[in-house]
Amino acid sequence: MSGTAEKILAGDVRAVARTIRDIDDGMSGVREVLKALYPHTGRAYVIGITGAPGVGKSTLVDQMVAHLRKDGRTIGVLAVDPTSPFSGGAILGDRVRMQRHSLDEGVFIRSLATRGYFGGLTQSTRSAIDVLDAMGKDVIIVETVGVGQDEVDVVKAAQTTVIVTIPGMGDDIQAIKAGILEIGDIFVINKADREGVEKTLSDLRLMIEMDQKKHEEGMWKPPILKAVAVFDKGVAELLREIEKHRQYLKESSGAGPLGRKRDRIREELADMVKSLLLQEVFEHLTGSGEFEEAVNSVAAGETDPYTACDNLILPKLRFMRPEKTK
Ligand SMILES: Nc1nc2c(ncn2[C@@H]2O[C@H](COP(=O)(O)OP(=O)(O)OP(=O)(O)O)[C@@H](O)[C@H]2O)c(=O)[nH]1
Ligand SMILES: [Mg+2]
Repeated sequence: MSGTAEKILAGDVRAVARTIRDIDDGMSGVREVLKALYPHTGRAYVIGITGAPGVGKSTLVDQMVAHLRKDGRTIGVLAVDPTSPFSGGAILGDRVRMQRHSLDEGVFIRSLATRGYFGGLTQSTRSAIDVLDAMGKDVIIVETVGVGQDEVDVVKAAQTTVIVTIPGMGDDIQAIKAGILEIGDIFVINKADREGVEKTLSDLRLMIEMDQKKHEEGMWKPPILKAVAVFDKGVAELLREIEKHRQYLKESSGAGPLGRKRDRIREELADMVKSLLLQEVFEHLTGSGEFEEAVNSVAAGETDPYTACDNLILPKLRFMRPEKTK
């Protein structure tokens, strides 16, 4: 086993930090570390927290960490922020929000910002989760800004997904409609000290009830909680609901934990195959000069990009699909 993997398994914070940075930077050497760590993963419980910018996710996470620490649990926090290549601001905000835990050895907080390596942000997040899991953290909380499909994908790495919203954000509810609703296991209306909580509550309830799947017998019914994260209100209840959801996953069969686990593995493996294939093929084509040649001949009007693409790729796949590539 590599020295780095051994250090991570022993809980060496610097090795963990370096490895997560390498994952974020897309360093290829980190794959070997991840291979060595994988057999030591699967023990941590992963919670995803998502919602629009500024709804109070980090404040909520900070309070959750405080509660979980009182219970003696160790925690890893990943703040995932892909919204801007210059996202230092938001991530800095996340760090500041969770500052009080920075000297606690039982808490490890890191951020991830890149996309485009190892199959994108989702894969970087999965890999970083594996590292925190292998270092021995009991609970891993992944905070991500819920703005687009990538962010929705990121939370699929979690066992329990919490969607955070705030009162009076009509657009926010719309955003929830567009894809996030199905993945929410628990909904939190934060900033419940503000006006419009009841309206948001009934809007949310209506939407969840319209989601037919959740009516099936034995299926988890996502609770909607109110919280005031700044004053630690509703946080204990949120943790209780997360625990209930964890129990539900443990006990339910079929669509339950085994099904979920297999689905997660299927998705992860598919992403990995695609990204490795893309990387290998592309490196080969650019390295051999074939790619630039094709660019030149399309530019010169000698061929079209469709034909050029076929000619670049299909002959190389002949060994897999002889009938289609002749
Ligand atoms: N009134 C009120 N303000 C809150 C509450 N929770 C958080 N805030 C404030 O909302 C602001 C944003 O909080 P964050 O925790 O940084 O929100 P976030 O969702 O992590 O933000 P991003 O990571 O930038 O998307 C801060 O000024 C918090 O103090 C709450 O329950 N009530
Ligand atoms: Mg935040």
